[in-house]
Amino acid sequence: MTLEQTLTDAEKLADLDLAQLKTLVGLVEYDGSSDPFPVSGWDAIVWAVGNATQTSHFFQSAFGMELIAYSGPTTGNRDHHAFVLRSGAVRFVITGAVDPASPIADHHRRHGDGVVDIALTVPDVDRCIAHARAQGATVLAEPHDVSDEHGTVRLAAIATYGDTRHTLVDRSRYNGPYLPGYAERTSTFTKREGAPKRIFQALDHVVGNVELGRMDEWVSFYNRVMGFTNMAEFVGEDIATDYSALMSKVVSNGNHRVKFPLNEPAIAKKRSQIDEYLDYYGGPGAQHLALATNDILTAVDTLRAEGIEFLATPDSYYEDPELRARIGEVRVPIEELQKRGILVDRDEDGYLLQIFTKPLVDRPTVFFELIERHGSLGFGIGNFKALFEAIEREQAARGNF
Ligand code: TYF
Ligand code: FE
Repeated sequence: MTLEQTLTDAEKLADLDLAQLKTLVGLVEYDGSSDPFPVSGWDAIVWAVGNATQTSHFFQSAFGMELIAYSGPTTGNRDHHAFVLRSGAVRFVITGAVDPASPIADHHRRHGDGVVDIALTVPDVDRCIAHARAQGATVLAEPHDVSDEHGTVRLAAIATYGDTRHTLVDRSRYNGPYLPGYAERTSTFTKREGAPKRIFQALDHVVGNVELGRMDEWVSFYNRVMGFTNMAEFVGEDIATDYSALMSKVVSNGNHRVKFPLNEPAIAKKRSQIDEYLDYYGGPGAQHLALATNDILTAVDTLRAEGIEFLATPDSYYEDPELRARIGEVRVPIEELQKRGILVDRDEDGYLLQIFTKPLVDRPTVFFELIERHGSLGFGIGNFKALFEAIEREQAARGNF
């Protein structure tokens, strides 16, 4: 069986079948037998925040995520709270310091609320670490087992850009709620009358912002250390200097479940949105998480009703005859997209619908993208101009020019 055909435990839990997943996140056929660093898929996105108690409430109340597990003082963890939330196959772990000396408090002081760990499910932790070490990666945690009454998980971790890490997780011998030591927890919350239903089903990509001139080093890191390959879509110098003030390349694991666009600032007329991120985050880090949905219209309506703000798209975008001709027919009338500010892009494989939230945290750093794919394996390059202009309007509103 190829890795493309194997569902991760998180995907099985989400009742997703391969056909649905293929549409949602654009999988490709792939045989992992000769991959030096085989990756099955996403394991979890771990956040370090200033107030995990409230952030976990926010992701439940506004984003319809479900609480499934918890670690904290009542389970013997005196350092921090960790709330494990789920939406479809997506797992978020929201951590916040209890002990003032917790490393999570330091992380929060430096970066504000952000993503500390992009954890990946792998079939063989030791093989990945051996390869990563041979390629010069920084090993932050050696392969080790953690166990409880639900079984054993094998873990290790390597460093990536900034203070971000990739924990590698083999949970094939474990059937508990998240990791050994965590207690099962359920939210009464998402089951309340009128609560938002599942808004997103899977994680499509996580974007990293890195320093000026370092994008290619990080692309090469993912190529060498993790065996990731470059995808076709990129933003080069030519586009960058015109309006976007960033350069971008995308790397992906073999089965395309895990896709990492990497941005660096470009020197342009205006201050790059990437420079703004780097200044406020205090260095490189995760910029946006793209959440895959099969119903972006309902997702946007629900999130707006919960108070989530999106970047505005001007009417001129939808009235542009060139764009109208290029996008052709999509599954709903364009007016439905225009009403909500949803962007469309089409390429030779199909089309995609996408929309971006404003920053979700106090600093102008992390935000979400909602993405509904219909065959397109791209990232919406046709929308970059409209999108970057919208981001620049937000930058200006913050006084960041
Ligand atoms: O992931 C991507 O490449 C697209 C485009 O600040 C994008 O979502 C790139 C940079 C950015 C916002 C979106
Ligand atoms: Fe994106």
